[in-house]
Amino acid sequence: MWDDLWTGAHLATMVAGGVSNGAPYGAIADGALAVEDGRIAWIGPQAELPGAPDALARRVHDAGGAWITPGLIDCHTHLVYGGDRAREFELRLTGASYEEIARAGGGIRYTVEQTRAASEEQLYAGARPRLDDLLAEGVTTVEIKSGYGLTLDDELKMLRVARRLGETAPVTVKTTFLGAHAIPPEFDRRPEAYIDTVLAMLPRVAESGLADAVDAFCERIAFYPEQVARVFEAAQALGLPIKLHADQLSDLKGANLVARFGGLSADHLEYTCEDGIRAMALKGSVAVLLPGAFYFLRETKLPPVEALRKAGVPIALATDCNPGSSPVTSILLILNMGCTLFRLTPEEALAGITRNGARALGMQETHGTLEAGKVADFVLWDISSPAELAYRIGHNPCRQVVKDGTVVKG
Ligand code: DI6
Ligand code: FE
Repeated sequence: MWDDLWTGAHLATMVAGGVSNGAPYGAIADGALAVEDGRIAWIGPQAELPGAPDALARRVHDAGGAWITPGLIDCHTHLVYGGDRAREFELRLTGASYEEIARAGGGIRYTVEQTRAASEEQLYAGARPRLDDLLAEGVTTVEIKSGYGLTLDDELKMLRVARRLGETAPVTVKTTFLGAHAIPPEFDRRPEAYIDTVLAMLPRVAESGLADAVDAFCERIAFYPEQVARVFEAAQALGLPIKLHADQLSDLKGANLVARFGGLSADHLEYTCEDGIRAMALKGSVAVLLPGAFYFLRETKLPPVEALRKAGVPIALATDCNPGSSPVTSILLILNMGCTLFRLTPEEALAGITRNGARALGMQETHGTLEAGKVADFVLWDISSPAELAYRIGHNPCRQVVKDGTVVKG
């Protein structure tokens, strides 16, 4: 007897190529999905169930024609931080440049100051409402970076808060150490010395068990490829996978660097060029596109979506929720932006926050599609087609969320 059986649903399994000879979204109409011990035990057309529903499961749920997708995955966020940057937003809209704002103590350094001054309780209290926004729209897995502490104690403080969010909310949290996010004020104009400090942090971060991966900001206003490479070499020696904020504002060959280290993902990629894409394709690294930052910074250079498609690089989407460049806590808005701004198809966009979002976090074996054996994280939607999720703006059609087989919303 299965624990639960969901019947009367249309299933967007998001299996690449589709379970029913390549149907878009891997769709199974009039399907059923069984859950046992928090995992998907059976999935397929309801007509192919091996018996009457009541004889197969302890609890039978009639989905009443809802669509079911995998739980949504936001694979790139900076959810934990102190303060906000609304004043900077005002200044920028009155024409102040980034440089002027930075000189006035704004930008990342302002958030670093606020984050260092905040207690764990305060950081948790600030981040939890942002996480709840994501959960309300069907997110069941979220990646959360450090990167606003820039000292060992403050970076560990951020990572502890991220871990606590995963322990106290119905969500799987993957954490990423982003010590190489910016040069802190005490190391002004001394990037190499600060990178030495990050290298000294890494063994302590690794032994704390608080980080699942390592990231860096490879950009002229942050760290150059050779400095990032030093961090990546140390991360790999400690067995931590890597990902990178790459080629967001210029082509520093960040994508190539991720491929060189067999990294999980290269993120942003507005300025990435062909050889970086080819290198990523060879290593299976995921392209994580972040339309919220593109939109909020009024960027004009589009990421090379067509080249990524042609090279077969998996494309993921994420909110990049952070106070400076993407204060976004709606994954459904990101779906729409992925289509409207970056010209992804609705199916590619949904794959970007399910199957490919899971791959960007190294979770493709257990998450990201509706398949027997995978974790039973799924969402019921009041929609008439999966494309509606990317199509509508400002409406949340999420009816129910199931996390590890248990209904946690609706
Ligand atoms: N790229 C970005 O757009 C954000 N960080 C990064 O590496 C900006 C973060 C901030 O402005 O607070
Ligand atoms: Fe980011």
